[in-house]
Amino acid sequence: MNKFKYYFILSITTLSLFSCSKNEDPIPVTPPRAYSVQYPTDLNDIEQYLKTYYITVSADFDATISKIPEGGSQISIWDQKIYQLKNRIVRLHAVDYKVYYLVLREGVGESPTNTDGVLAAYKGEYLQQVTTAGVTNLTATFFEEIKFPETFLSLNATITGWSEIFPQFKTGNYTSNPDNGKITYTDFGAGVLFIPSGLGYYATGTEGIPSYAPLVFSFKLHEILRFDSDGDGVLNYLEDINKDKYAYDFRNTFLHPTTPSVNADDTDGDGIPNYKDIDDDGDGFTTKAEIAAGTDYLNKNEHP
Ligand SMILES: [Ca+2]
Ligand SMILES: [Ca+2]
Ligand SMILES: [Ca+2]
Ligand SMILES: [Ca+2]
Repeated sequence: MNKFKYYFILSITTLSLFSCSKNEDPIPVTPPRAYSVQYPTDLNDIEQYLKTYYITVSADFDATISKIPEGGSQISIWDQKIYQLKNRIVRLHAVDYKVYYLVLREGVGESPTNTDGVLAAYKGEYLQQVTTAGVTNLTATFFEEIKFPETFLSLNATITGWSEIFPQFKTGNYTSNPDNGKITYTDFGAGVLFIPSGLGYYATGTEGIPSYAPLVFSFKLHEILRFDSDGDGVLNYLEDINKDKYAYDFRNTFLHPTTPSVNADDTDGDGIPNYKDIDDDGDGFTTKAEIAAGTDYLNKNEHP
């Protein structure tokens, strides 16, 4: 009897909850900030970080980044001359993002394209302006470290800050210890990425990362994995026709509000880049069939 009563009350409550949300004004949801509004703030935070923090790097390329203490003689990342501080302009959401990255070592092996997978050790921090007792300070907060990565991350599926900068680095060499199977990596690419929030988790944030937080990742690129996104037997990096290590799908008008007049990686110009196009030359015969027949799949005058 008591149980029945409980269910009865529960169902009434549920009903009234539903009717409340129906009749009352919806809870106001703040729309995400415009990317063009947020970006200058992020750039400012990142440049302030570069100018007020310094880096030390261990023999095995573990990077430690700390704030220069008051009166400290450490040289900022911005001013130091040991490592090259580079940047890459990434045009997305109609914003020209400047993505800074520090080259600790370029690597000697192969570079991924932005559509490949990477096996990378990394450590991540997010930046935030924190006001305490009327004083605002830029803070860097640790959120994750993977020292011994076991899974490849698809650059296509992870944050854009990663997919845009990892192709600038190379893998190295590795040796496997026959006794315990332990792999040792040498000469790998290592660097630090400074990512505006628009190329990170932006308004939603993610577990442990607040919204609109620029991200800093130090990383070591151990291995890459070549993908074949359209399953035609031609790996993505071989479908990067102009060999710039980047291929884009401009059909996504949220990411790309303006499409370039020519996409070098779209042979038939149908808007589908070759790495996703099962018929690269648009002759009605699939690339797979053309390869099987020994014809040139990039030449529409030649097909099975
Ligand atoms: Ca392919
Ligand atoms: Ca390309
Ligand atoms: Ca195409
Ligand atoms: Ca074809």
